[in-house]
Amino acid sequence: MSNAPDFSISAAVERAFAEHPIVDIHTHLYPLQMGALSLWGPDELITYHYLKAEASRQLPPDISVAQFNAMPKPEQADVVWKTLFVGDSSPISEAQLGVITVMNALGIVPRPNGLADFRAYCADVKPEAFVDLIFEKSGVGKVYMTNDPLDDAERPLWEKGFDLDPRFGAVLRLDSALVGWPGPVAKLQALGYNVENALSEKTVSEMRRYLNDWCDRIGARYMAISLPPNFTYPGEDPVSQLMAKAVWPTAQDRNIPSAMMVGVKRGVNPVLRDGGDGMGVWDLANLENIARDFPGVNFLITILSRENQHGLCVVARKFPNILPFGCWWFLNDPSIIQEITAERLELLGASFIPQHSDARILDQLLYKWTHSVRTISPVFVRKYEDLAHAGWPLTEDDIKRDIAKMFGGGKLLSD
Ligand code: RAT
Ligand code: ZN
Repeated sequence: MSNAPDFSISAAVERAFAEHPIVDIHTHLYPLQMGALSLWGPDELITYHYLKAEASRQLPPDISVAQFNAMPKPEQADVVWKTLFVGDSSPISEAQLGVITVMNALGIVPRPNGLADFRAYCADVKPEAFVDLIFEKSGVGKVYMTNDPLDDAERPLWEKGFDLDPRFGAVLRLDSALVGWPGPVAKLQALGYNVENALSEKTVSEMRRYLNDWCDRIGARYMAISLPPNFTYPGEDPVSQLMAKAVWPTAQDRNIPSAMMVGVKRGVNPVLRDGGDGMGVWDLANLENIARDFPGVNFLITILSRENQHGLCVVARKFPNILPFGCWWFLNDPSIIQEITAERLELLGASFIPQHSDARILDQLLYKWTHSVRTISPVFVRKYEDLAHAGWPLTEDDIKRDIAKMFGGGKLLSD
């Protein structure tokens, strides 16, 4: 190796991750001040929809998915635990491994009494102390939430006002206000926005008023939407029209990113509820059209299909306003994360955000980030070895700077 550094690259990468707090740009986590929205502890963790979907494949014969759905949460957790962690095979899927990692990090031995011990542990802990512990142990400094003013459980909290824990950043989620138009009209009207079923000028300007009001109220750092694989731009369908006429102009005016999470087919198997969504491949010509027509908007883009990942890198090479982020949902598995991260580094250098957690339950930060860092680190180590081998006089500061930038919210969401 020419110009071999006089330090261990893998140790330097490890130190870089240990020293810089992670900014997690997309989660479904909420601070304790948001009451029932803030989820933590074993029953929530074990009934995570990824695990429920996995358990549904092997429920005991006397429990149908519909019966399972009707059970109270602790009973559901008992069933999932029994099915996936006490059953006749090892808990080896990524979501199953995640539970084991969480327990281990909290000092809970997973068998023979893992769930009971976990419940006892949480019954004794103060919620505030638990939140602090999770942030500290996971290496995460800040998480961005998913905030929906049309959610009747969430809106009153913002209307009343509360002291937001600064570790939680706000994001205006748009799905319920845009998808299925004119479905959202009645709710928007009830909040005082005079939108109409028709996508008239009035509707567009009232939608913009809604977006601006709520970005202001919650202090949104970006606006986010998930979209199906058949989303087109330009397009006649209402979501496409509302994105082009209301969302992107507002993002530009406010100088905040528009995040699009594309490729989800909602409700492929509705009985599984949150766990019943599927995916499909997106035609990236649509993204090229969007990026070209809205050069003044920064787009945070994550796409669900593995088949789209290389194409996303190529589009991002053409358009500096496209910032790929994360390995979303069904891609958040080590084998796929390694592949995606390597191809992104090769095609985009350090100009992307490698990962987000999508955590819904606070405890998940402990596994989603430790697993991601463990998976991604070797990819970075290989790249730095290539760089040193090519003749670059690599320093540990180079590594620290890159990791801090890429895992600290990138250029758009670092504080
Ligand atoms: O990964 C998930 O938890 C999904 O259910 C979705 O929430 C997705 O991340 C989304 O934000 O729509
Ligand atoms: Zn999500």
